[in-house]
Amino acid sequence: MISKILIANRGEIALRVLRACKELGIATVAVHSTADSDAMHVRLADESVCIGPPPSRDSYLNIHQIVAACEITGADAVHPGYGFLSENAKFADILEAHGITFIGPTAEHIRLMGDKITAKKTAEELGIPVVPGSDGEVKPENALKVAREIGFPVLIKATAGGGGRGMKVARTEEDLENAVATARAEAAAAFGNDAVYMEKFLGKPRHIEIQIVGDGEGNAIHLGERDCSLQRRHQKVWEEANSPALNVEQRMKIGQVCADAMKKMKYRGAGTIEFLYENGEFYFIEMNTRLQVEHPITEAITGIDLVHEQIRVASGAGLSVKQEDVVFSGHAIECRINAEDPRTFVPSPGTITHFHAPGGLGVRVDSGAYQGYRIPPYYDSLIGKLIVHGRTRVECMMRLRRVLDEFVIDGIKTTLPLFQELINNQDIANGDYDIHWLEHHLAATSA
Ligand code: MV4
Repeated sequence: MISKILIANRGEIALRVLRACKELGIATVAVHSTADSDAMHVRLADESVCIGPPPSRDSYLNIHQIVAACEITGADAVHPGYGFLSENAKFADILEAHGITFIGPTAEHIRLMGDKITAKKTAEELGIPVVPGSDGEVKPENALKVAREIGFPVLIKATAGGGGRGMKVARTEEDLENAVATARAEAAAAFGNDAVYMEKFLGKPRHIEIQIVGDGEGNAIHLGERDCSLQRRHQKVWEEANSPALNVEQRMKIGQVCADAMKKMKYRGAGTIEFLYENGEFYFIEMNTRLQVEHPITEAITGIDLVHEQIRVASGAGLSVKQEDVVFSGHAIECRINAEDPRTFVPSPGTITHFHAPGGLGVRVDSGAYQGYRIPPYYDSLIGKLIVHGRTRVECMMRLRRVLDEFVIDGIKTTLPLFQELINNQDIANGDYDIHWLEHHLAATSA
């Protein structure tokens, strides 16, 4: 049984995880850099340890410091949150070697899904539909042959990449050689691994991801999908559960395919299987072996606390619910609130002089911000997530419109005005958008 959890993260997700631990009666340890001494998760944790100076590499990414903090406090488990060390297999191995439970998948599964070629091969073997493409790594000398077999346009991707890093499109044979060379060079520079693979390029897909949870012993459930198509430079901005593009039959079918795949691999913990969705077909692109930023919209429509499930599974108590007991109710939308200029997206750190979070039925604000909070310039600009739920998408959108007008964050610029614009856009109202819609909209309206 887990008695004390060290939360190896910061900001809104550290506070979120801390809340779940407290509800389960588990003691909490916060870690923080010297820039986060005044953070809300530090204040609310039972104990806190300063693990270094502001730079992430010297604090939140410093495995030595985090393990030392466990030893000092007697934490017997670590929750990594997302980002930072959450998909670092070496970190999972080191914790297990110290007898500390890593609340997440096995290091083996983290490694398997971290390499995009082995991830795709595994997905295909498990019966998950994948994008047509090369059989593993593509070398420059056979790129043309492979591309001709796939059919142009093709996308060259770094096997060590993910999240859009190291991708190059080749629309014709003339583009190919340069696209492969550029992708390999960028992959070598970014990841220290120049291996690339090739896929059919899908032009106007949606980004739809399936939430799964497994107990590591062959049981697994799916908790439906999230539509994360509204992105800017691979940063998700607005996410929805359910997807406006799917019906119940499609939801249950792709969800069951994913749950069955996770049963076969005896996956442990929460995971997200990412698809591109185009012309009624799903195409696997990646699997994330961690809790995602946007998990609260899944919690809103299922009533299931995903961090509770993660902790239960890590402690050997198994899943709290069977698939047949999962009920999807209503619709939820998450807006990511960043301390950025709403048009240029330039970060806007500083001190919040006035903070009023909206409330009411179906309204959740996950944020560590407060009046007088000074946003440090060292980390990503996410300061909070606004999650709104309604019985229908229409009710959810009506509520979101009201909530956006109620939310007050003074002293810094935020992306709230962007959402006040989106909530009144006809395409958004119709759920009629793909992965390129937001960037096209911003380009068209910034003139
Ligand atoms: C693709 C694609 C089109 N065709 N793969 C971007 C990040 C990573 N998740 C995979 N990505 C893409 N892979 C094929 N074969 C287009 C993208 C893509 C994208 C995917 C999801 C959400 C936003 C995106 C923005 C640009 C490109």
